[in-house]
Amino acid sequence: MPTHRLVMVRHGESTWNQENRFCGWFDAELSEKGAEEAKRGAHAIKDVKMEFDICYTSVLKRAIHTLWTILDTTDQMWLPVVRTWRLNERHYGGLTGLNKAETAAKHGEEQVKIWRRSFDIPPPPMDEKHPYYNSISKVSGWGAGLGGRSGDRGPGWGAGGCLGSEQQHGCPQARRYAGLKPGELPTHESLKDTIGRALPFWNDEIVPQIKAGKRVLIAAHGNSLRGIVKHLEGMSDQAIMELNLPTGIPIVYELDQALKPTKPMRFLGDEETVRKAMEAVAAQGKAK
Ligand code: DG2
Repeated sequence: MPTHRLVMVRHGESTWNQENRFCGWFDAELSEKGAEEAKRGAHAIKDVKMEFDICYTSVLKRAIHTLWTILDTTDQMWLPVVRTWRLNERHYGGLTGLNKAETAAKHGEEQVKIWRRSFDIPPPPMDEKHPYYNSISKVSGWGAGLGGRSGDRGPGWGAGGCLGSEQQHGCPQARRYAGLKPGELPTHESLKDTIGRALPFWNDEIVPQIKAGKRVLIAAHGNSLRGIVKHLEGMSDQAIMELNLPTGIPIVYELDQALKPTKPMRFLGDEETVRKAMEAVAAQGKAK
């Protein structure tokens, strides 16, 4: 007998999904199509009259906007929402911003599949010369009143930064990720790394809510959600390689008391649309 219900949704298509670029921690907007997908997902939830008690999302706007669309459409905007970097997309490191098909043409489809879907092989790190380094991987402000400990700088944290208070406003990463401990801000992540930072939040924050009978909604990303699915279903490192989550289509799990699924995941969308959407995600790594 199912005891709990969990709903998860990957955000609608982002502008970088549309351009087929590795996005990771880049804060892309929803595309017009993605905003429509979010609305469709929201209506699917409304149609089955699903209510929630608490919601979780990342600190990236494509997931936050998708959640807002669902809450607005279902008239539940008053619900508590917890945002955490631990539900962010995996950090795509040096691949961030590159076109997936062009990368496959250059490095081979096999290599791109390893970077996209292997369990424990990360993409190359994002170094200081990367065009998005300053906006994604450079954290500064430690010891400058941003919640960091004076003098603490982990490896790969970059040189220099926003040391004065007027610069804090021009340094969004310093504020957004101010709560991270030195060494937590990644320069690249495998799925294993992503699970490693998502699971403590799942175990410490989300599980107690579900066990207390709260109806939970999570709006997050392809890979942070793949990590949760792998954990919930006890999937092997090999099996998770083949799972591609579609954008904007809510996923429903029914869970027993031990939070084990009592049935396979169920999508709130018609089978054909879901199948095509999953295949399209897998095909993003093919050379054109
Ligand atoms: C995509 C996932 O993340 O990419 O970072 O490019 O869910 O935030 O759009 P999302 C990205 P793949 O792992 O499917 O290549």
